Amino acid sequence: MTGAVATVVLASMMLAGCGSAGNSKPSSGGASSAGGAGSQPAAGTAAKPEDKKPSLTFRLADTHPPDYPTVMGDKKFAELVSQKTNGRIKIDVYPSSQLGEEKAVVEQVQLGAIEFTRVSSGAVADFNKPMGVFSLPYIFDSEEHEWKFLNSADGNKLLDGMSGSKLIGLAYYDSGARHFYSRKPVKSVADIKGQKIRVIQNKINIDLVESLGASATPMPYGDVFSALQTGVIDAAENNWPSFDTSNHYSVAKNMILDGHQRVPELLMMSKAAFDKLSDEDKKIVKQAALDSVQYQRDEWKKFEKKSEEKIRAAGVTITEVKDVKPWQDAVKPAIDKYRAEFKDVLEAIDKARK
Ligand code: GTR
Repeated sequence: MTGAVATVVLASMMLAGCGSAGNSKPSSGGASSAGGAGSQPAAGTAAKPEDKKPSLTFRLADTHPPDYPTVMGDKKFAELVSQKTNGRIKIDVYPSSQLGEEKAVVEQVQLGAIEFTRVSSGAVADFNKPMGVFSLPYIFDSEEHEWKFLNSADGNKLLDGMSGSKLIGLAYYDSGARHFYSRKPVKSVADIKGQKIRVIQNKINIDLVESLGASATPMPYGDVFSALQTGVIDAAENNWPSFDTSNHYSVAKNMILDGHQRVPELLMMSKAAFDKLSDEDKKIVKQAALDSVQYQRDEWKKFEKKSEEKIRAAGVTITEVKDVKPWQDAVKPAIDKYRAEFKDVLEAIDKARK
């Protein structure tokens, strides 16, 4: 993987500035191949808009498979940008971690070697501190509460604040709630104790898991399946769609619906690439991202339901959590540790509850 990533990175750096696609095959349909010669139609032939060669071709990296709701959102975003620019800007979506795991991709986006990505806000927390707030446990009561905050001026302020980390936050996508799942039986918060649990790589997640008496193993998403299979870790945590498409449910057959986090997904752009766009294109890109959100959320709802049904039918032992209080009490030290750092935004999140 490292070798492959290095090759892609090298290739993209060599191409940087040409606004051209890299060497992997994107998933989105349509004619590929970046600009270059031959973009003028032959004399006498009328050029249809779709025949027009893009003058800018960008890459968008996502860790999930092509039919996953975040990738569906990515493709909708790319389609809107293409429409609004009459095919002048083309965004090729690379799903399934083809361009690398999230942390490495964020680094490449900061450098401008990859122009766009969709990652979890959890994967950005160590690059842009304020985004860490979403990794704090039990800050949202519900999907409604979460989206009321994300759509508020304070939610937007967090996106805008990413530019200081060389990233342009374009939009939030839905990611539901995260739950623990394990190779071992987990019937209550006490059963989490002593387990070795994989988390998304950021400090808050480590504190969260440690507050439950477990040990945290941060690692890239793509390494989790074999780590679970071989018993290098006992457990991990995620939402229904990721538990499903990663196939983790085939090796970790016990899930507890504790809903410890609601960690929104982020659609973002490299600031280096954004700064090179005209003012008009900047507006188009920002608006297209926002215009893709409702579509992504609808796809999310459908997919989440299908994944839950599939996992239940597969015989995974699912424990409902009737009273979340013991969980909230257990993770309180993790929240308390960060309360001062996130004071203002936590207040804004509380305000969105009303
Ligand atoms: C998923 C998220 C991914 C990735 C993954 C993980 O829910 O959509 O972007 O962050 O979790 O646990 O690494």
